[in-house]
Amino acid sequence: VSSFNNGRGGSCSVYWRRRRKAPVLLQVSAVSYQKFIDFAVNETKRHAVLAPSPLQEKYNTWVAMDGKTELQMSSFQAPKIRLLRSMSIQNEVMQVLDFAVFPKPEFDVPIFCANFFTAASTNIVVLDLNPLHDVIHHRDYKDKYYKSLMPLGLKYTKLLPWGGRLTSESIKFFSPIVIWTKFASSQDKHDALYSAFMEYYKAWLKLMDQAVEETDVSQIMCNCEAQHRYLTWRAEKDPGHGVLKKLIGETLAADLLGNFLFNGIKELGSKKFLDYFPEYCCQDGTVNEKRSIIGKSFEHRPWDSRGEFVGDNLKVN
Ligand code: BLA
Repeated sequence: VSSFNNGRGGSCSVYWRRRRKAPVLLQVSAVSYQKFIDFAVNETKRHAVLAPSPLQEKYNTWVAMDGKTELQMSSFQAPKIRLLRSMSIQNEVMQVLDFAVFPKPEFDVPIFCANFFTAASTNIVVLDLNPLHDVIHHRDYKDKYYKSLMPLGLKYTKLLPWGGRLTSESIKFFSPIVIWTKFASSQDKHDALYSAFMEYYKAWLKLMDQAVEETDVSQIMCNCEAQHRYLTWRAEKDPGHGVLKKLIGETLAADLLGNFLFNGIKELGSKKFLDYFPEYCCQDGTVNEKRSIIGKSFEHRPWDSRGEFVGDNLKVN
């Protein structure tokens, strides 16, 4: 695969399709994540009564400062879903999807997370049912939600292999079935990603269907804090911040992050970033701007095929 600029401000990746004579151009603008969002919304409607979120009024279609890039946002809620929200960004050189579903705190089901960044020749992908509670130390939570999903995860580790070293701190927000991958654009890879998305989403909906409402106040509080900690991490350290700031400026980016993408940060808890992640505290008491304190690690998938965490020392697949 090679990539080049097509002279019209768009970038192309060239790949060779088996059984075809001519190379097929896959322009960034030919990739669209809209069908992912449509699938998820329609599929959710088969399981729950989905109502528009009040956020829809302000967060809908925005045009970036360049006058060319569109940001499209949509949001819903349902009896078990606190917030289902999506943001897609598109211009000639970039396609982005940030899709997440947050359960109500009465449910401890994982958070559905799909973050795809596509530019010229690369795709950076995270697709996961992010655990609400730590799966490295809490075996009962891991077994409850991920034991039965291991075959699904394994199916896609081959098609969409581990993307290499990443911010070490991120690993505790990922599950044993996380798809963390990077690839050059090709129809095959994009098809694999779409089918992974559909299967992961259906699996998540099934967990949601089966979920029983928690009535123990201390458990609900515990779910609340776990979700708040997750939101606090992402609102502060998500790798997309730089791109957003460039597109819409610092003030609107902060608004989008705090009120839309990671909505709940103000309502679900009162702790601050440094309360959860004190290792980021600078001597003057401010938050260290580095994304990672530990640095990058996990060159290979840190879970084995049974979903046991093996860390950074072993090559597993
Ligand atoms: C890169 N995005 C990454 C990376 C990860 C994620 C792991 C690799 C770099 C790293 O290790 O930090 C995604 N990290 C996540 C997710 C979680 C996490 C989902 O901790 C959840 C807990 N990405 C987006 C959006 C944009 C985006 C909306 O989701 C742009 C608007 C861009 N992601 C983006 C870019 C990179 C990236 C540009 C590569 C540049 C970089 O690594 O800084």
